[in-house]
Amino acid sequence: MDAVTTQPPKKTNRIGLELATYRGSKTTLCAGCGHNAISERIIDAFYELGTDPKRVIKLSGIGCSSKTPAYFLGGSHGFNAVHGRMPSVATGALLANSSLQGIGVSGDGDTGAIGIGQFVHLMRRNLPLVYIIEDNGCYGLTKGQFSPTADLGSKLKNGVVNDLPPIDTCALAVELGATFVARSFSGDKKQLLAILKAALSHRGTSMIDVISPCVTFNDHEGSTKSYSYVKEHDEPLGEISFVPFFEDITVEYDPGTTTEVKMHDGSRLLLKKLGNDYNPTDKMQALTVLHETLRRGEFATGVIYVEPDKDDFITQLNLVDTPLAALPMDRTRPGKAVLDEVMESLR
Ligand SMILES: Cc1ncc(C[n+]2csc(CCOP(=O)(O)OP(=O)(O)O)c2C)c(N)n1
Ligand code: SF4
Ligand SMILES: [Mg+2]
Repeated sequence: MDAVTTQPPKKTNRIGLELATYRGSKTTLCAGCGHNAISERIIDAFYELGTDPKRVIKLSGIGCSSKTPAYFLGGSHGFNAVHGRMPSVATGALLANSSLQGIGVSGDGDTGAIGIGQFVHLMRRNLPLVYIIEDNGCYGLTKGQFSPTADLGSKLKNGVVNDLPPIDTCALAVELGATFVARSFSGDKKQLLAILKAALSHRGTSMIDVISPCVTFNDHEGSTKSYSYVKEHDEPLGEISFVPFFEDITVEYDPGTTTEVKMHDGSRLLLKKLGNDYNPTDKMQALTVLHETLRRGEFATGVIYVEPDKDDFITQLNLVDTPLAALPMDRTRPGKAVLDEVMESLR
């Protein structure tokens, strides 16, 4: 008789899915591109949170960064929009179906140049969407020209020096009213994963600027978005831990050493202080730290600002609980009597 070999059970998450279910197609980006590492962390975050991929919509614009939704959550909904126009497509999709969880991936060019107008209005609305900027300071897809997040004095490979000041997307987002603003580095697995999980648990717009080196066009001496420059100039605001609502973990810490932020779904974001006394719910402190680090040529990383209880756009609009996409026709458009009444009122 053949020996019976028993396979060890496959590891699954709290909804019984394997990590592989959260993957997408094989990446076509350059080996070593920071954007690939971000896709990996997005896969880990959704797996660890136990989100049903069928309840997720992935959105993007145009660029190497905007190609990445093809490389994670292969079973989710997706829409690759026009350059810089992802925010309006995301707004339409999430208003039509508020039961979906939205994740948008953009680039520093897609957001900071052609899409800046759409970005500005997205930040002030608090649409429930995780909005990631994969920030390499250049237009990777079109061969590495400076983007609006390139730092003053940063050098292209051919020696051309950037003589314009950068747009700090985090400062802009805080100023405009975004309710979760973070900055991280594609090479910092632990910090980025904790930030992503917190962002996905936030009710409102979560804007995450992830410095993500372009190994082909912007990873040389003189670039301020290279792996070596970012590693040397990273100024973490605190050590981040995330406790999801479904894990009943008691965390011991000395009073005064850790700030705890309760997220809307009951998850907890713990920020252990690193010498500095940073409070991520203080908007003025957030803006000060961003201005000061930019002036020193450094990157403040971590959760920069969080406002967990502000109404999101769906609540502000007072939408019915049933997603609009699931409403029967007679509840989505006014009947003849109502239209007659409107016409009469305009006479
Ligand atoms: C309307 C329009 N204008 C210009 C372009 C050319 N274009 C494609 S991607 C891109 C910039 C991409 O930069 P970024 O968003 O930073 O993405 P990365 O490739 O660096 O990840 C540009 C200018 C385009 N596709 N469509
Ligand atoms: S060109 Fe740059 S941004 Fe695009 S895939 Fe290659 S390394 Fe990444
Ligand atoms: Mg770019």
